[in-house]
Amino acid sequence: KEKKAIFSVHGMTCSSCVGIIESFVSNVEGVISIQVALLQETAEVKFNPLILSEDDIAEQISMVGFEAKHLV
Ligand code: 9UX
Repeated sequence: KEKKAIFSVHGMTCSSCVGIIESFVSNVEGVISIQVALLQETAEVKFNPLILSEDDIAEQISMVGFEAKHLV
């Protein structure tokens, strides 16, 4: 079953940062969708919890250079 999680994402300084994160993370195995909000500094991710965890997703966001923490 699909799960949804919200992350804080810090370090985004222009709108292209959103695209960088969304295109990278949406291609990660187990991620169904990601929507990043620049002004709110958050990301909402739908994913398959059998394939990856919230912490795995935060780690993947960090891979492209942004500090991410699982909030809810
Ligand atoms: Mo804009 Mo973001 O020049 O990584 S794309 S700051």
